[in-house]
Amino acid sequence: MIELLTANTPNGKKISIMLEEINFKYKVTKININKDEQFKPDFIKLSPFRKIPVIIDHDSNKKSLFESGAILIYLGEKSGKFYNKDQRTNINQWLMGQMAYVGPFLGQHHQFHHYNPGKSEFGEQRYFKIAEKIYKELDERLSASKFLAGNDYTIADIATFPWIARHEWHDIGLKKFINLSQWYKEISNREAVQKGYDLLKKGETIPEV
Ligand SMILES: N[C@@H](CCC(=O)N[C@@H](CS)C(=O)NCC(=O)O)C(=O)O
Repeated sequence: MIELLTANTPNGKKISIMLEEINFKYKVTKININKDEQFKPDFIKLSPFRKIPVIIDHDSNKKSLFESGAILIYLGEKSGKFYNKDQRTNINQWLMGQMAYVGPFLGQHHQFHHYNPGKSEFGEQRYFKIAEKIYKELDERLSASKFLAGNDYTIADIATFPWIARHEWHDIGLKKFINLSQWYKEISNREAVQKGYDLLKKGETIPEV
């Protein structure tokens, strides 16, 4: 059994979606990051950067892992799914791009545009432009490739999807990006994605395009 210590955020949803996709038994332990539970000593032992998500693999000597990309790789290797050995070089590029660029920059866009509008014109404009650029770049990639790393749905798509699922916060207009919208709809229709997206099991649904 995998224990997923998490909060209901895009980085958290990556892992619940993956666990649903590979059909592993798991339980969610909620970490309330708004109440600073990520700074509790027991959690810091598992997550040195004090961030969710974390997993504990109770079937493998209680091995614990932090960093969502590393967790996706671990689960991909363990399940033999969505991380095809022959495509790993390609998958890694798109996964690392999500981890280092798409996620952190859209995260900053959330901070300025969604949570704190009016506090910094510079910050709002900077991250709005970057978010728009990310949409364009993903759309361009998906005009040439069905999924991010190639013809197959992989952990790179699983890592990226929950960030695009915040498109209503982004105000970029997902509809305008035909290929990205198509990719988004296709992934939204997967039953495992719908289940994993509803991390807290409260009937949360994926925002439509
Ligand atoms: N690179 C990390 C980022 C994780 C991350 O930013 N987690 C956020 C929630 S989405 C968090 O725990 N924030 C609490 C904090 O920074 O204090 C990963 O992908 O796992």
